[in-house]
Amino acid sequence: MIRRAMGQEAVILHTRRVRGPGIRGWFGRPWVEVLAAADEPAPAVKTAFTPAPTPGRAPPVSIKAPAAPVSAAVATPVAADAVPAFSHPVLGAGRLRRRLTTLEAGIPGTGAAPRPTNGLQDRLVAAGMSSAAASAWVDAAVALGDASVKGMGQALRNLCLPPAPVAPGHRRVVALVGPTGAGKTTTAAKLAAQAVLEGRRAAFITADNFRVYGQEQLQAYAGVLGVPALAASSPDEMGRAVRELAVAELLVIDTAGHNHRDVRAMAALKSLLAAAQPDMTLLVLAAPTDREELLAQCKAYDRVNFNGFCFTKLDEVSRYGGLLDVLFTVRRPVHYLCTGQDVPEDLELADAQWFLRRIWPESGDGA
Ligand SMILES: Nc1nc2c(ncn2[C@@H]2O[C@H](COP(=O)(O)OP(=O)(O)O)[C@@H](O)[C@H]2O)c(=O)[nH]1
Ligand SMILES: [Mg+2]
Repeated sequence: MIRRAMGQEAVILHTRRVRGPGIRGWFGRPWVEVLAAADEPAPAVKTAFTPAPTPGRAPPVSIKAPAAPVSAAVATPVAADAVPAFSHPVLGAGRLRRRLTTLEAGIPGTGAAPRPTNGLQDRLVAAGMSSAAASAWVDAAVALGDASVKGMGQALRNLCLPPAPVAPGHRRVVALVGPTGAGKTTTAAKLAAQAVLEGRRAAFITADNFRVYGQEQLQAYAGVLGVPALAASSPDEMGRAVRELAVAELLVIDTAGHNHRDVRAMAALKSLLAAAQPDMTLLVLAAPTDREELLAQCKAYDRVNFNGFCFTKLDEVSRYGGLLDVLFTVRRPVHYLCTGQDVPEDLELADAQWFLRRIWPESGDGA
């Protein structure tokens, strides 16, 4: 393909497997990035370029010399054992090197100057991140022009976003989706309780029709908070419940946790959410979950178009690599962090500092 596009003399300088953009890229087939160079049209000057003979090697072959002058380093005779074993059939060494430098300068991560990672990536891998996601984080900091702990902090801040405040007189409908036991119902209760404590009107809709306990659990919280809670098990019921609770300034929809590999259950959840039209659909993920499993959950819930995360059970782990992998792989923001079972206090607005303090405790709050 390269020869067809660039001519018979094109040479492949570098190939690497990369991921396509976004979540689909992560889960889809890898792409192949190819860096190729082709000879510029140049006057057809033929000269013989013969490297100094290397003992014990096959006699050097005459090759076409580049039209441009070769660099001094290559043209000057050097000690036989230091002669580079250059035998490229098309380009002279100096020219090839010059092109590599020019071409690679334009490609992120392959520039002539080594990527200034300052051991940042190693620290992230030690914190439990995969090297691919750690590298994506370092790249994000490099793209912001600051490959230091401070730049890393900025890159993370772009993905740890507290939700925008709700303007007075407006309401917000938040749906919580996620695997069973992730902490959806507890988080729903925390969100509503905090709203009530701030003097806002809150209400629940429970779509957890698979488990009687799921509904009862939320009804119990609703009773304590003195807020209405309706159950909805079909899109019609959901539409009706949302209309009925139109006065609530915060409407929290708690959904059933199901096996995310169950395609039918996911389709049912999707139509329930379509009827509710939530402003925010948060995927609730529990920190003590294996990294690959977290990514599989993201992939499954991508079908319901979640637009941000709520991370729970952060109090139960000491390494956060899996969740950070999720952020830098899926690239959707986390809005809430849950750090315990207590309602409502163990719910915090997402804050990059929370993670940074744990990864770089020595950097204080300057990260
Ligand atoms: N340690 C800890 N436990 C939590 C947290 N959030 C929820 N839980 C507990 O996890 C269990 C399952 O929570 P639940 O809200 O019923 O999960 P759901 O199935 O997703 O609705 C309960 O025992 C909760 O008390 C958290 O942030 N930290
Ligand atoms: Mg529940």
